[in-house]
Parts: sequence; structure tokens; C-alpha cells
Amino acid sequence: MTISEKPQYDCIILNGTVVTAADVGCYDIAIKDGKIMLLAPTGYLASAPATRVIDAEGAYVMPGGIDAHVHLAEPPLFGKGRTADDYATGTKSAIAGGTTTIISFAPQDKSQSSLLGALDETSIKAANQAYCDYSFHLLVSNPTSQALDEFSILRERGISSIKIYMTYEALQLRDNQILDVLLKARTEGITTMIHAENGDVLNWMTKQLEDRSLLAPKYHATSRPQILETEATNRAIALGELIDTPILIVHVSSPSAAEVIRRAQTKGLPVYAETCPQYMILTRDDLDKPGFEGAKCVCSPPPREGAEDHEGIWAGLQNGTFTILSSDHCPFVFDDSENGKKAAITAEFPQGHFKYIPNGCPGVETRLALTLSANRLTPQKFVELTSSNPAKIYGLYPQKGALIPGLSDADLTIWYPSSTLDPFPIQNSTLHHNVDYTPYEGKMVSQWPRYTLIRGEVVWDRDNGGVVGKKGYGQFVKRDRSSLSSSNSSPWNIENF
Ligand code: DUC
Ligand code: ZN
Ligand code: ZN
Repeated sequence: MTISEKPQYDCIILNGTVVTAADVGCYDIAIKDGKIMLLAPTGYLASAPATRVIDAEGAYVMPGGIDAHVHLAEPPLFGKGRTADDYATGTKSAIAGGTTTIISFAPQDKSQSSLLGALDETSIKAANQAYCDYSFHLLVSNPTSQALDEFSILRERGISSIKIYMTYEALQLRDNQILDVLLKARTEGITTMIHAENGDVLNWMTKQLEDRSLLAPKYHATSRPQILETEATNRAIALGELIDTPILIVHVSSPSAAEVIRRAQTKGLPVYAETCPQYMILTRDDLDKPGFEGAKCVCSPPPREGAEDHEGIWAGLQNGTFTILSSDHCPFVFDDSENGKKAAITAEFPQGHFKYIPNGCPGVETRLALTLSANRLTPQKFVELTSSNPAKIYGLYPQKGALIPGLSDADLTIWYPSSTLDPFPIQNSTLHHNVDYTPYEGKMVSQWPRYTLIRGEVVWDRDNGGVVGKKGYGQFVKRDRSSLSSSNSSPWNIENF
């Protein structure tokens, strides 16, 4: 090769155990212009000219993680508190944990009759800030006729999913409003994510606890029993069935809700579901730590009672009830009495009141390592849940979530060769989010991403500099309709009932 000749490839990955949702094999990978160019048997590319060569040394090489449930730079929505990560810190944390694309939320305020302001404001917050690629779900809290008419504009702007809530004063929709949203989503080919908890029952339970002065963090879990999630899940499925349109139940925590979902899926309904590591790892006991510590693990739905519930969630991951595994990264600083968890400690409630604890836990950086280290999923299933299915259901496939030559972006997570990393405890001091704790402090992991690549660029090199990607490298990715559910273009007809 002469000096003026460009190497054939920008990067080659040698000796990988390449895992996709479909299979596992020993391959070398060639990358050119940000895309996967070639997968070839191990050794084939050993002497191919490339600007950069990475030896995976037999380790897993996977499509980059896609975290489809991340809260960044949001105003108070879940009671008090403001999310502590912005698009820079949140996405930096993502790449350090092997995630190459996130989907966060563009929240419509109830006072707004349009959705487009929310989309524009969120786009501005993200512009030139992100370390990884990103998109938004529109969070619909006021489905006016104007907002519903704007669903078609969302599609034009590459947004193919919305989230709605069945709880929280600032966000909750009534059943008739949910039907309005679902009907329009059906017409426009939008996937509707639903936060399924019965807000009225939750308020009633909260009043019962207040009447008895039971206000400690653990009563957050008491106020939101499984039945309240299961009822709302059932209702959401019924509303989705009436309109005949795909729905995805987010952050499912209860095995009983998972059972309802599985029954609907068995009937052939387009019902999808998400769960998160907190529901395989944390329990109600984590909310009952001394002092106010339990507030760190207050999220909604809450962590459930114990091992049996965790087993139910693992079973749902293994048997396909859950379509995706996200983090629900919802970062609040603990030691902050204005915007953090401690905002629930006031002159009126000097010990704190669970009702005012901002709901959410950080987890975008720990999602993949915690799940892989648990060793409960085949590597293919792991990729399906954490990358390929999120890409499919949210209209990013096969640009993301796959390793198809010529089509897929070269987004990769490369792990350590087996047994070369000593198990180590997660420590908040090593994480990159803007939060002063992790709910997983001290939990042991046996794996961590060694390299993260986005569009062919190494952005995380754990042993040589850590975060080596640049703020602003992450791009907004336009999305298409879900490729998991078949489109239903025939008009919905009330006379069919
Ligand atoms: N729902 C979320 O999706 N995230 C945090 C809080 C909540 O209730
Ligand atoms: Zn939610
Ligand atoms: Zn969330």
C-alpha cells in the first residue's frame, strides 16, 4: 500500500464471538463509513488493511445496546424532583455501559394543546450534547384534537411511538382519552407505550396510609400493590383490543401483570411488554433501609416482595412475554432537598413522606452488565431483549439492533473474554451519570463492556481512557413504524361491534 492509499476498512474487529438475536458464531467484522461491511470466518480479515484493528480475543461482540426507556432533562413530572442527567451526562453514562442508542421522552405539559412544542424543546436540549445516538417518545399528557392531529407530523419527523400514563396527576389520562389516543395511533402507525397503574386506587391507598401516619419510604410500595398494576394492565389491554392497535406495557414489575400480558399474547393480540433490571434485582426490603436510604430505590411501579417475584420476571424474559428490557433510567440526586429524593423531607414531614419522593432510579449504565452477569439468558436472548427487539418495535431495525452488512450501523458492544475479568462490585464512584448513588451499590458483576463503538468510532475503551467519544457525536435517528406488529391500515369501524 502506498502512503496515499486509504486502507480498505476503517476498522476491523478480529476474533469475535459474534452474537445476534438469531445466532452465535466466530467471525471477524469489517467496518467502513460507519457501517458493517463484512462478517467473515475468524482469521479471514487477519491481515486486511484497516485504520484500526481491535482484537476481541474471543469475547462476545454484539449489536450495541438500545435503551428505549431513559428520562433526561425532564421537568418535575412524577411529583417533586427534577431529573439530574441532561443529554450529555445521561448519554455519556449510556456508552460507558455499552449502550449505543437511547430513546428518551419529549414531555408535553398538560397546559399545552400541541405536541410540537415539546418535541422542539427536547430536540434543542439534545442537540450537540449527546455521546450516543438518540430518539424521543412523545409523552402525551393532553390529547387535544390538535395534539391528535399532530401524530402524522410526528411520523414525518421520525417519531413512531408515544407514551401515556394511567396515573400521576400531571400526566394521567382517562379511559376515553386513552381510546382517542389509541385510535389515532392506529391510523398513523404509532406504537403506544402505557404506564399501567391505577391512579385512583393508588390515591385511595395513599390516603389510607396517611390516615395511619405510615409515611416511610417502604410505604411507597404498600401504596402500589401488584393488583393495582395488574388491573391497569388488564384495562390497557382491553382498550387496545377494542381499537385493535399495538400497545407496549412499560416497566412491568409484577408476575401477575406479566400473566395477563401472556394471556393476551396467546390470544394473538398485538400486546408487547417491557421490564427493567430493578424488577429482577431490588425488593421492597430495599425501600426499608435505615433512615431515608430507602428513598433511593423508590420507583414506580415499586420493586416487589422477593425472590418469587423476581423469578416470575425472569420467566417472562425467557419465555418471550417481555419484548424488551430497558433501564427506565430516571435519575434524581439523593442528597438534594430541592430537586432530589430529599425534597420529600420538609418542615411538615421531617422524616419525609413517601408521596413526595421523586419516583425513579438511575440505571442506564448498569443495565447490560447486570443482566448479562446474571447468566439467566442465552446470549442471543440477551441481544434480542436489549438491542434487536427495541430496534424492531421502535422502527430502528436493521439500521440499529443488527449486524447486517451494508445495512446496519457499526454500533457494537464488545465484552471481555470469558474469565478474564474478576467479578467486581458496582460502585457509584465509577459510574458516569450525574447522580450521587446507584441502587446497585455493591452488587457483583462478572462482565462489563470493554469497548463501545458507534458508527464505527470507538467511544468507550475501558482500559485506555474510558470515555473517548465526544459530546455531540450522537445523532438524532429518524424512526419508521414498528416492524414487529403488522400494520392495520383498514379504517376502524364502530359497526363491527
Ligand atoms: N414512570 C416512568 O416511566 N419513569 C419514572 C417514573 C414513572 O412512574
Ligand atoms: Zn412510567
Ligand atoms: Zn420511565
